Amino acid sequence: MLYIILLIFAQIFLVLCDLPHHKFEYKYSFKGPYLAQKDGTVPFWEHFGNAIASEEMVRITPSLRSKKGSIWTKNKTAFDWWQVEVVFRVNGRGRLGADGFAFWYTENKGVEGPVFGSNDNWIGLGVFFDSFDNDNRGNNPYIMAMYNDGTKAFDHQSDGVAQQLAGCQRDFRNKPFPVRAKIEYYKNVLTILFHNGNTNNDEDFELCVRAENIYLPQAGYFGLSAATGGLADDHDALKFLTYSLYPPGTQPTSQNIGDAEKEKFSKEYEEYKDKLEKQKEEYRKEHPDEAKRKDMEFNPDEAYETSQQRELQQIFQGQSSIFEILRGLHRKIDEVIGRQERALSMLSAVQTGGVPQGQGMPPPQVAGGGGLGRHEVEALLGGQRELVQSARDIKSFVTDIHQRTGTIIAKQSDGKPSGGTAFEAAAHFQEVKEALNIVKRDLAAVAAKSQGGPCPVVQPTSCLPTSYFFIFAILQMIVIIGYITYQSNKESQAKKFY
Ligand SMILES: [Ca+2]
Ligand SMILES: [Ca+2]
Repeated sequence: MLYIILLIFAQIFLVLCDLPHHKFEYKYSFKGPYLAQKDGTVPFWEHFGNAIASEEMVRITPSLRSKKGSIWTKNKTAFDWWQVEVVFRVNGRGRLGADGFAFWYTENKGVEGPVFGSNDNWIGLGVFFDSFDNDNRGNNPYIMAMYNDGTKAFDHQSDGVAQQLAGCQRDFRNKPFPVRAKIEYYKNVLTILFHNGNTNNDEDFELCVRAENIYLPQAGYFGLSAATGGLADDHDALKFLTYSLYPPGTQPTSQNIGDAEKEKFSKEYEEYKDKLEKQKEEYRKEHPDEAKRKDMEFNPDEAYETSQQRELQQIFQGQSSIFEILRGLHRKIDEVIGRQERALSMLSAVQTGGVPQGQGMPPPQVAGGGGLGRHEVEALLGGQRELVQSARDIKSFVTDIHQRTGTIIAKQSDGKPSGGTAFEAAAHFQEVKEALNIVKRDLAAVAAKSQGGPCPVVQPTSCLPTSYFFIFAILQMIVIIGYITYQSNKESQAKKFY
C-alpha cells in the first residue's frame, strides 16, 4: 500500500519536474489594446486579403460572401517547442456559417488559396475550425489538426475526415465570450485544448487533440486565415499569444539587456503610452461623432447592443400603433352601441304608443354595421303607423256600432209591449203554431167525417152546423192576419238594425 502511494507521488513529482518553462514571444504575438498601429499594420505581422487590423482585434474576414484573409508572422520561429493561445470569435447572423478559420505553423508563409483562405500543399501544421458541413454528416462545426508534407490538398468534400491527425466536434460560433484554442507542440507531441467561450473562466479548457510523434518543421511561420462562402461569418482574432517552451534546465538563463537598459525601455514605454492616451483624448474631443462611430466599429459588443435596442424600439413603435388602432376601434364600437341603444329605445317607445307619429320627428339613426338596418327600422315604423291607424279605425267603428245598438235598444223599449226579445217572439210563434195545429186537426176531423159517409141518419142533429163552421173560419183569418203583421214588423226592425 505504502509502495503504491510512494509510486504515485514519484510520478507526480516527475511530471511536475518535466513541466516546460514558458517564455512569452512578443515578436510572434498580438493582442489589444493598440493591436494595430495608426497605419493599420500590426507590429511583427503582415496581413493579406480582406483582413483588417484594428486596435482591439484582427478581423480576418468580415461577414460578407466569398471573402478571404490571412495574417502571418514576419519572421520564422527561433525555438524548438512552443505553445500558442488564440483567442477568437466566429460570429454570424445565420444558424449556419461558413467556411471557417485556420491556424497555421508552416515552413513558408501561406498565400491566398482554397484552404480556409490559404493555400494547399503546405508543409507543416494546419488546425482548422470548420464551420460548414460539406459532407452532410451533421458533425460541424468541427475542430481538426492536419499535417501536410507539401503533397496534399485539403479535401473539402469530406471535410478532411480522412486527412486529420485528430479532431473534435465543438461549436465555436456565436458564443457569449471569445473562444480560445491552446495549441502546444512540445517534444513532438501535439496537444490542442479548446475553451468553448460559454464562460470567461480560464480553467474551462478541454482536450480536443493529442497526437504523438509529430515532426513539424524546425522553424516556421505562424499564421491565421479565414474564408467565407455563400454563407458568411465574422472571423475575428482578438489575441495571438506565443510562448516558447523549454524543458526544465534548458531555458535561456542570461539576460541580454542590463538592468539600466531595461529601466530605460520601460520608461520609454510609459512615455509612449501617456502620449498615445493624450492623443486619443484630443482626437475624441475634436471629432466626437467620428470617435463614437469608430468605437462602435471596433467594439462589436456595443454595435450588437445598438441593433438590439433598435429592434426593441421597432417593437415598441409597432405596439404603440396597434394600441392606437385598438383605441380607435373601441371608440367606434362605443358609438355604434350608443346609436343602437337610442334606436331601440325609440322603437320601444313607439310600441307602447308613447311617441306621437308624424312630422318633425327625426327618423332614428342606426349605423349600417349594427343589428338593424335603417330601411328595416323605417319599415317597422311604417308598420306601426299602419297598425295604429287600423286600431283607430276599428275603435271608431266599434263606437259607431255601440251608438247604433243603443238607439235600437231604446227604440225597442219605446215600441211594442209584446216584448222585444226574440225568445218572446218565438214563444208567441209557438203558441200560434199550436193553435193552427188544433184548427188543422179539427178541420181534418171534420173532413174525415164528411168523407166517411153520410151523416148519421139516426142523429141528424150531430152533423156540423153551418154557423159553427163560419165562426172557425173567421177566427182562423184573424190569427193569420195577426201573424203576418207581426212578422212584417219584425222584419222592418231587423232591417233598421243592419
Ligand atoms: Ca467544411
Ligand atoms: Ca462534416
